Amino acid sequence: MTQKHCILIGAPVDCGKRRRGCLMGPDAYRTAGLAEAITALGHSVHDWGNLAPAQVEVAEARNPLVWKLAENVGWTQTLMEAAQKAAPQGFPIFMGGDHALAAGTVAGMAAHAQAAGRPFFALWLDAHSDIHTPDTTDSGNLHGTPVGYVTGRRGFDAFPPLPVRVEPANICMIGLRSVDTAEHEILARGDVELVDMRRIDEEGISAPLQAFLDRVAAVDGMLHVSLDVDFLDPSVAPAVGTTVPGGATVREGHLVMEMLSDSGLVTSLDLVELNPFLDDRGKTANLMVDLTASLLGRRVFDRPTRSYK
Ligand code: 4U7
Ligand code: MN
Ligand code: MN
Ligand code: MN
Repeated sequence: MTQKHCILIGAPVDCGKRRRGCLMGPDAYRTAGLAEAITALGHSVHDWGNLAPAQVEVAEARNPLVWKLAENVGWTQTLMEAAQKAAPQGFPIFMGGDHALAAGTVAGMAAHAQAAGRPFFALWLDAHSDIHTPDTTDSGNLHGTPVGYVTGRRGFDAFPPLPVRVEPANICMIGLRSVDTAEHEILARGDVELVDMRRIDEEGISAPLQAFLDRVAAVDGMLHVSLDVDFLDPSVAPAVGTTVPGGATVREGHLVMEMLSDSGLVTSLDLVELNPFLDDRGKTANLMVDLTASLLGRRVFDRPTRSYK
């Protein structure tokens, strides 16, 4: 596999929900040896350290439940800029931080793809669909809204203007098993590719993923991967506030990452929702590092044939 220059960007975002702890995520990845795992595969690494949110003032949200709006807006601005700065220099890995950070990283990577004249795609590995708006969220937690923002839904007036809208048809969500009513309504009449856990049970995880990758490859797209810890089953990845039973197994996680690696299509990665305060002797942080290593080419044996159909 071709060597990459990986840029680690610490995004200790903790304002996307009430339960605290994701701010320790970037240091947990460093402690678990993320940089060392990447260099061991022959890639180069530069750790940019941790970023801080832009200080912004915003009007009060219409929905009184919305939590820490200004801080979320500030992070979106900071990360949108960081993504556009990093992307031309290498392969950005955004070490979260909660999933609110993806409003900035995905919007920034989409803007970069547009500047590069290439179509942009996003793979959302998550138990949740995160397609609320600040008006539809019934928790007020904005980590449940980044897909709503990047697809250009109304209600994000306080946020930075979206540089380019991500086509819902260019988004694939895998691992779904907790979708709110308001999210269900928008997804049911939209074009987002939805792979819930039942489909994974029935078809396996490789067939729907390969179908999506074929679509990305057909148009030489750039692919951003947003990996939420709760994509994985809580028995193997307990360090997350929003556990939902019935998630992906360790092997399903690795297979996804290995196929993504084989495809050569991935151009950026979010590692989100790790709450080290809830971990069991680092097992979740270690698993997330191992999954990143699979995405970057770690293999037990090379596999000469690459058909998963
Ligand atoms: B995550 C939720 F109600 N939908 O809006 C909400 F189930 O980034 C959860 O995927 C959001 O972890 C989860 O609060 C956001 C809830
Ligand atoms: Mn999420
Ligand atoms: Mn989730
Ligand atoms: Mn909800």
